[in-house]
Amino acid sequence: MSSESKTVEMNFDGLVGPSHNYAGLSYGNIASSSNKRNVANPKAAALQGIAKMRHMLDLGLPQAILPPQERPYVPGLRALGFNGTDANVLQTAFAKSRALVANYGSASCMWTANAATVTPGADSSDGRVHFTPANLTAMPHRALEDQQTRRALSAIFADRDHFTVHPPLAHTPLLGDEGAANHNRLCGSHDGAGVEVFVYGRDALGPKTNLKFPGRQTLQASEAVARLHGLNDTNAVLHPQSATAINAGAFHNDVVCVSNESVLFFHENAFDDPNALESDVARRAEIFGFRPHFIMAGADAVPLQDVISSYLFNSQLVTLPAGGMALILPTQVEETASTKAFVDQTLAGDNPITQAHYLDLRQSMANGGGPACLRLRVALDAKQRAAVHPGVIMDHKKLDILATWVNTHYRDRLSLNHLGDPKFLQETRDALDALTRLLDLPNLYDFQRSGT
Ligand code: SUG
Repeated sequence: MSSESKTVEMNFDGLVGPSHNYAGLSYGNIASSSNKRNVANPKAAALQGIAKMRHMLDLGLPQAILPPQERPYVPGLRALGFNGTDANVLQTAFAKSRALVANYGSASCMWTANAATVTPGADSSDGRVHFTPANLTAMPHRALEDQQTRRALSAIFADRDHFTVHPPLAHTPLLGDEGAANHNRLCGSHDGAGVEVFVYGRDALGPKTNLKFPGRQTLQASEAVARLHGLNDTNAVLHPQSATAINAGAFHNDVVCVSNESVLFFHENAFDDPNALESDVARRAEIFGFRPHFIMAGADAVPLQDVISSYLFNSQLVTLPAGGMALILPTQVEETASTKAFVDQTLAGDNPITQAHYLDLRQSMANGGGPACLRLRVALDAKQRAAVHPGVIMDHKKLDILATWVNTHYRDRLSLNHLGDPKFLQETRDALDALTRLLDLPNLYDFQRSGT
């Protein structure tokens, strides 16, 4: 197969939006709670994300972005009965409840691992790439994302010969869906078919559990997405997250596990029953003709607390063009003795992982978002790649342009006080309007469509 026709993974990173702030909105996400009310630096956050994308390009990997959503989200506040001009809506809502505006002002769509679940054409029954935008019903601020996500994905993956963008699942506690953050895929190479592992936090129809923090993803949502994407019992398996992990702060499975091709890199406490998961995957691997590598960090050597604070498993695990795999990790992993030792041991071991790269993503990390949270992986063959909206595909020059855009439009200090300020609202809109042109996208934002 020529390298042109090869299926490769393209990462769609969430470009951090101008309203990045620390509002402590995510119960069960330790970093979000402990940094509540700290002053954020949206400019630094966006530039750290851009630096990560540069790093990926330097490794020879394709890189794309998903644009930020419109925040503060005035149409959402208007739907709650606030009225007048957009400035009035924002001000009266803020005077009534700052906490409310914090929810409608969050830049949380930057964590695009939660934007959607993606099934590559090699697995789906019709050869198309399938996307289901995640409804994110578990967290009020995140439940506001799915319709805008659907709009963006539909514009970027518009070609119906190659892509199907499903509507998000219904907003009901039965169907809490957190997208790719609770989804792994194991295969011999991105070219071939594989097995998709859906990991859920709770069975919404099962007996009550003793979870201290929310199990955000439901079994019923995972099953629905698998069905919608044309998967079957051979290429989809479902496993529960362990309550131990959720209660320690692993609000998504990708805080304790990452996969790439034949490798599953995870913590001993990630799953309820790791042995059952391994044997389920191993049986499928035999059918699909590959040898799985299970790389598990034991709880004795790497305490779960260190995993949660360093985000060891929220790394990106990527296949390098020349062969082998690289881990893209947050600097906190290098600064934590147990996690650094485990990475070194992995690099020296008999497995495909050959490199580790440590990146500074402190602004996002302080809200519980590491390298893996910031990207949505989409495996694409050559024809599918050619069908992606080209404006969002990055090269160094475009990243330079984005960095200039950030430096022009973003503040370097942001706290809750600013979210209720109409001047700030206008700034964010000017930024997003300029971005729409830079990315050659249609008008995606409500403020562009309503002409206000
Ligand atoms: O959903 N944090 C996000 C972090 C998402 C990380 N994504 C993955 N693990 N894939 C969340 O908890 C915090 C926002 C605040 O508190 O201001 C927040 O939404």
